[in-house]
Amino acid sequence: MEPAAATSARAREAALLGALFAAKGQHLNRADLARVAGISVADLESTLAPYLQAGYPIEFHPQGGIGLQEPPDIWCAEEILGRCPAREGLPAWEPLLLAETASTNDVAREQARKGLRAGFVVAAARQTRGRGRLGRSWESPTACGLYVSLLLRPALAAAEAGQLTILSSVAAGDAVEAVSGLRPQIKWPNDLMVHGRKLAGLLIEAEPQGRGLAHAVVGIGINVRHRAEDFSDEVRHLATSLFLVTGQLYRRADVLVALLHAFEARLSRPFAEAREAWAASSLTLGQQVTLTTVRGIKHGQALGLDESGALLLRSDSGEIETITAGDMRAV
Ligand code: BT5
Repeated sequence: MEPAAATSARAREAALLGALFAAKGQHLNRADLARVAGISVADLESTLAPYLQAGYPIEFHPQGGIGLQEPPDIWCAEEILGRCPAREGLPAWEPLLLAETASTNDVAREQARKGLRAGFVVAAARQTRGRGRLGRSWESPTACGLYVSLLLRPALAAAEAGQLTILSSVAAGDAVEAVSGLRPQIKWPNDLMVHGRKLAGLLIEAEPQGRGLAHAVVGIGINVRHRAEDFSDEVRHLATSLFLVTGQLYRRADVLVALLHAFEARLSRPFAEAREAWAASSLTLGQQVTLTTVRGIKHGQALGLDESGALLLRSDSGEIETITAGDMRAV
């Protein structure tokens, strides 16, 4: 194990939790664990005590090591930080976990405008005004889903912002697969579907600056623990959750960690790979579709994506159009 450059109390505690999670229930030697966090063996128990109290099942073997059993659905920023340590060339994640907020996208946008760096991640246990696109709402009941926004500052031209939608939907699909084994299908532009129902949605809000982007807020809602009655009557027949599909109650923190790892992997690879993965999971590619766009309703065959991440549609007259935003329905 590498000795971490754990400077603040938060970083030291994150390093401890990170090591305990990585050990997957195995007990770790106290001297090794203390070294990881840059603290003395004598301080280990008192440093971990608040996490034990918060509900992390940490076991202190009197003569031996320290281990962590599978925790309940609780989270803390130190857990996320410890399990998603900074990687070279990628934004260092800076998690903020809230009990409640109106919309995590609003929190991230506010921080972005104040100049916060890429890597800020805000998640909430509940949103009171979770947003979808075009003024639609995103149902965000307490502790059922992962409601999270990532602040990125991608080196993309404003015209390429669509790439971020593609990359993010693929990353969200990767995270769902890593946690549950399910590979959702992607419905252009921003829905993750399982068995024809919506499991997750993305709301990407990029702020242009000159020809580039000042920042982009990637908002992701993934239905994790919802039972049917957690959805409203309007949404219940359209939506699903990981619990409803698999019967398993996953930890929201595990989904968040998988999501950040998926973003790390996708952001460090060429966009063409994300585009291929997108095509492989696309629900609508090659199909006849109807699109509602700001320029009216369009019919045609969904052909694929261009370099910028926009959808290529072959209209009935044979003409190929590039569509950057809209709602799609298969016909
Ligand atoms: C979306 O919009 O799918 C984008 C959802 C993004 C939500 C995240 S949560 C974190 C961040 N903070 C926010 O405030 N938002 C983001 P759209 O394609 O417009 O779909 C919205 C439609 O999906 C609604 O009109 C409903 O029909 C349906 N819907 C609402 N809540 C849902 C849910 N929890 N699961 C599945 N479908 C839902």
